[in-house]
Amino acid sequence: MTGNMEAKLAGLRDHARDIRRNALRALHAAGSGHVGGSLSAADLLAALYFHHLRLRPHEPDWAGRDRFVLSKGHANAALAAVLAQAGFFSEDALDTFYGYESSLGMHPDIKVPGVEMSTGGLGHGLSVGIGMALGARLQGLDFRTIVMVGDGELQEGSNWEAAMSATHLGLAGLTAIVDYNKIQQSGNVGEMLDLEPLADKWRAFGWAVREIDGHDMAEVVDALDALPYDTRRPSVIVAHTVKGKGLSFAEGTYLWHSNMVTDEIYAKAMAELGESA
Ligand SMILES: Cc1ncc(C[n+]2csc(CCOP(=O)(O)OP(=O)(O)O)c2C)c(N)n1
Repeated sequence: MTGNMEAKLAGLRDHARDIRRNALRALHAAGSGHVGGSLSAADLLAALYFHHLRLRPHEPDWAGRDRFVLSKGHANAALAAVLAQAGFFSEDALDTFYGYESSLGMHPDIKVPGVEMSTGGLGHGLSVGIGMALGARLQGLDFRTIVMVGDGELQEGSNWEAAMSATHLGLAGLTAIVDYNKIQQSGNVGEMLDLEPLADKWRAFGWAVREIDGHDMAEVVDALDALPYDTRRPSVIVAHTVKGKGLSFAEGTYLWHSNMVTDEIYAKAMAELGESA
């Protein structure tokens, strides 16, 4: 690997750490919220927003922008963090997260600059992403559409209807990223309603598949750089992740899907996540 690439990856890892810190800052302001799924997605979001997506934070409605949909909308603390860090709005807004008069709620709201779809009710993002990718084709635009889904979310049948349709429509401009942290709201995905063999399921639905470690920044960047994996059908990145990644007390347990973020927890989290850049 070249020195340039090493520096690039180190920078992205710094952004990911800041996403984790800022997500916790937002959830601390709220008093509680979705810690686990925000932290599992942080490395993927850092690579998307600071490496892959073509965006203009000061012109959020630019027609040529890539579209990113956080279908697992309960992880909005991480989305709000990365949007603030990318310059869509001030990081100070994170201190109002979930406040009565704040534009930042527990789930993404399309009125917020940089948010492409109001999400939170699981199972809708992929279908809307299909509409966006189809829109690009019909308008002759070359923007890409990326939808992040949760693994628990994939238990909803609507995702598989969308998966069939995207292949039928030959939407090479559409990519799904599965944040495959193996834990849903109240237990392990494998015990509650197993998705395995997940990569083969996507293949069977006609998608071009890559499986990666969603916390290995080199693998994440490589997987994004290689898109689309086929010019005639949609792509999916099955990203193996750890729920609660980065906090010793939150990793790998459904108890931190959503929980209180007290002053004490916040102090502990900041100590574990280290200094911000
Ligand atoms: C349609 C719908 N049903 C239930 C919920 C409540 N809910 C919020 S998060 C969640 C679990 C999601 O699990 P997963 O997709 O694995 O998310 P992650 O682990 O990435 O946080 C549930 C059931 C919801 N938001 N929408």
